[in-house]
Amino acid sequence: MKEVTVTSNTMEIQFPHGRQLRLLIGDITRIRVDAIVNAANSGLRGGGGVDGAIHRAGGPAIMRELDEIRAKSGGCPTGGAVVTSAGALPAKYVFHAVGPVYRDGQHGEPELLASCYRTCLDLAEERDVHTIGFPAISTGVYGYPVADAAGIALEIISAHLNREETKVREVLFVLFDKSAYDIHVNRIR
Ligand code: AR6
Repeated sequence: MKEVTVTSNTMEIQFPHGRQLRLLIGDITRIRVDAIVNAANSGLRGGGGVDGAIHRAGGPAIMRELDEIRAKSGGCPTGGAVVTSAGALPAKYVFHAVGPVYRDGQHGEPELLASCYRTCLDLAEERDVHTIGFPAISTGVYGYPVADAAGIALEIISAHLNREETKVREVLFVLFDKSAYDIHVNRIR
């Protein structure tokens, strides 16, 4: 049985070996973690929402690195992620994950969204990332229904934190408003 602690605006779920998942309401650019996940687009050209906030807070160094990645590989496929440094943000890395645009759920969206979370957690293992912060990828401009996306995200993150071996100690899932937070909390209860 998972041990769950709830306060007014945070929920903590304990996993084996002292690992934990924390859900909170906030701005992802304000958290202190080793790696922040961005909800990017496949052109890696920046945009609104989380992407806009990360580039504003992190400064131009992040886009310069993305320009180099784009020049070499043309961008990032949906379901994947690329790594840059975090510029002025208090993190070592930004993982720019490209979530699917939601159509009707019948066009591979669940698999592609799951792949975003898996890819970022794999990158965390490769880069010795102990703490990582995720936004609710695809649930803004890309239109993914929040409850469905929450189920996928929480399943992948929980599976990772239940692994026998992982370097990840803490995952922060940062929800932008109370309504998204409540939907995620209800997915765990
Ligand atoms: N901190 C945490 N969550 C946030 C923040 C923030 N600062 N700002 C928004 N959210 P979105 P997507 C929430 O649109 O759906 C961009 O233009 C927001 O309420 O950022 O994957 C990219 O360039 C929502 O629940 O990402 C792409 O073109 C969630 O974060 C496209 O949007 C994701 O919303 C990607 O769309």
